[in-house]
Amino acid sequence: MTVEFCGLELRSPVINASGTFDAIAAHRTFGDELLERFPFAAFVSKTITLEPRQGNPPPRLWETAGGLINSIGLPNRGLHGYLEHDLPFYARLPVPLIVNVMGFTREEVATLVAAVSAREEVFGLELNVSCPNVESGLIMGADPGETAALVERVRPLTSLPLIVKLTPNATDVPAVAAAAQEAGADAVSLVNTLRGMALHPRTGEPWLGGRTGGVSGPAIRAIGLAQVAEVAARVTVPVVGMGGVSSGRDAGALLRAGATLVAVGTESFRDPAAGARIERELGGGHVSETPAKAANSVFR
Ligand code: RRO
Repeated sequence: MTVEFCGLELRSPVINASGTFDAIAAHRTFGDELLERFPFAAFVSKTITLEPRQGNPPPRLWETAGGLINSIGLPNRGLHGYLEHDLPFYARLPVPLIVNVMGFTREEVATLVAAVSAREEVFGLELNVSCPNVESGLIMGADPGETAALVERVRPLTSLPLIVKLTPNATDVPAVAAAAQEAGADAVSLVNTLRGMALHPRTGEPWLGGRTGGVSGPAIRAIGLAQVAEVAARVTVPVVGMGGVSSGRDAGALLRAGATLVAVGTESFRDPAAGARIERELGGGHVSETPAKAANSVFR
């Protein structure tokens, strides 16, 4: 089941979606067994920003039909806190580490990329241009020109693989993916969550502290599959597909749609070992054609 991704051989195509598996908390619960039987073939850490952030006011979660709406709002220790406190643990994981970063300006992202890629523990970076939960409501990745400008700014700062995490909340997602590739991205990942809202059952006011949030889980599986197929048919760089993956069958569908890797997100909240189960279910021979051919057969 090994797969080649950006010059590295991974044991399988199954990784985690950023922000959905807290490896530090899992290690507190499961101890070193987590390191011996790590459920993913690579680990993507939760988005970090330049400065520390508290995140959005509570409530931060709402369970919806077949999914979850989150308004977490990027709580994190900030770049220096991450490098000092979190990175030493992540370096102990038995799989390659991908660090997800987000900035509010291109210069912030540039600082993050330069500092993170200077660390030898890091295999690659994921640029989050798609968080739905920032006060400004501005999503860089909704616009091909903004995305290209960001990737062009940071590309010279690192020789590590750069993955651009795309939003499904855009008019033309394949155009954003193509812009990222042309500007030098090594891979794209999608989908981040879809903008959604829930009302307080008694007051009728928005339930979430951030008013709106991002919808994930089985509820968005069909949307993820369609967008992954469309993007894989448009770009030549590898695609990391995600959106409601709960089984090997769901993972196999994204691979058939042209993804090179698949990421498990919301399912890991229900079952922290979901990644390993999905890897097992996927079994051998998950895709017999090349990803590009598979994309053509599914999408066309
Ligand atoms: O922290 C969040 O609220 C969050 C992020 Br950074 C993201 O990229 N996607 C999401 O659904 N939530």
